[in-house]
Amino acid sequence: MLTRTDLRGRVPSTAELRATLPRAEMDVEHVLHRVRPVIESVRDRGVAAVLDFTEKFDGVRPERVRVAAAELQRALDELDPAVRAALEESISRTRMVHNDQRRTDTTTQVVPGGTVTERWVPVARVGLYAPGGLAVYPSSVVMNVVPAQAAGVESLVVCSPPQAEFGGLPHPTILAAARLLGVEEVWAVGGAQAVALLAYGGQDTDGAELAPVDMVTGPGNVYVTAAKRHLRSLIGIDSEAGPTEIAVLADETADPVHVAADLISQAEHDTLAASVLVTTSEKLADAVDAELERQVAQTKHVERIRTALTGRQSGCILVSDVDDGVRVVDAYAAEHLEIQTADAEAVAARVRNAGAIFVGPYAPVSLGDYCAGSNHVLPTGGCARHSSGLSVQSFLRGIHVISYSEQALRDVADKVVALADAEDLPAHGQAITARFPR
Ligand code: HSO
Ligand code: ZN
Repeated sequence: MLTRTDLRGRVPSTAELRATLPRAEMDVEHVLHRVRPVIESVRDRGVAAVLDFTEKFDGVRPERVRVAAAELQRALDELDPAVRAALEESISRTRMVHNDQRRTDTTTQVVPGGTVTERWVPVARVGLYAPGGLAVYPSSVVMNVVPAQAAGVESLVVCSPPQAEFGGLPHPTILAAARLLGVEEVWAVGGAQAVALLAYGGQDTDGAELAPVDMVTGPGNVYVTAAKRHLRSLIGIDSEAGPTEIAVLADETADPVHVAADLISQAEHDTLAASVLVTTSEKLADAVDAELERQVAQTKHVERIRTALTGRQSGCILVSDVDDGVRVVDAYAAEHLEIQTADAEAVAARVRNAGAIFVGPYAPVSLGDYCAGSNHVLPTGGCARHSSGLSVQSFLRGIHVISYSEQALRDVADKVVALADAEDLPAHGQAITARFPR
């Protein structure tokens, strides 16, 4: 089922490797001209504009944008107890990991009387977008809210599109997840209009204030992504999420049943999802292909998965040895990378580029999607070469605090003046010497 590329016996360049594994692309630029008027109307007309767009795009016109506390509680009360228990487990493991990531301030004494402190300060107010429609993922609410809370973000608002079938409220599992996480503010708004309302704020139909946020995170469709791109700088945003990707680096010791199941699991998200097998063993490649045929036929979303697995973004690469395999997966820089080889820990330690690395036979990507404790918001499209996934750090700013005594400044004064003169900025030097008249 996977298109095969044989790289055995030759070692292609990184550039060639990147071209070997093409990626699905999301054309955000293309819709920018359509989101711009939406954003401008929300900026100018506030909630009135939001409700007009909601009616047009979501086919429902809620009475208020803000979801009442009683509705959040009702959604939690009506949540399937097994799902509630699973969400609680997911939240507690994710909290455990993210609470450990909190940074401490560092103070460096540069000279006697001269210090620089890096003070980590959380973003004050954050908006988290949770999609409706096909991708109703309460797990993504967990993965966005937990690091923000662990960072100390004081004010959090979750936005999700209202749905006609739920009486103009967002999907009830999204509401329940927000309630479980202790988020009290949820707005029933989706699409580009949600990002605009988060960025500009507004007044609800009952006069209540919807305060603007400093940062918006969370996955969304191409319109949400375009709106985030358009509004960035007014608000901070997380990195853009493209279609999901899984790469599996496997040798002859891997179990083809597991490898096939894992490749299928992420293909389930989207027809554009990428599933890539990199292996030293032709025998394993054959066995995985046979397993894919067998297992895909038994899955619920057969068509979606088959389209993803046979798409040009998916494939199987044969390599001579594990070293070459590491070079291939490094060049690809997958969102998720599984290592299913002998001595998987040692192989994993050599990988430099991946959003997250899943080591050995008992760490499938699905575990990380829900209950490993790690974050599932990860860089896609090769961005793992330069970026990390969502973390506590995403919601913190490191502010340098500079403190020098009179003597410490005097001691370095001529160095500052020399550099200022070299840059033809003598007033910079003057700001130093003005303090030490001869
Ligand atoms: N694998 C997705 C996250 C997700 N999976 C949500 C299930 N629900 C992107 O990392
Ligand atoms: Zn997933």
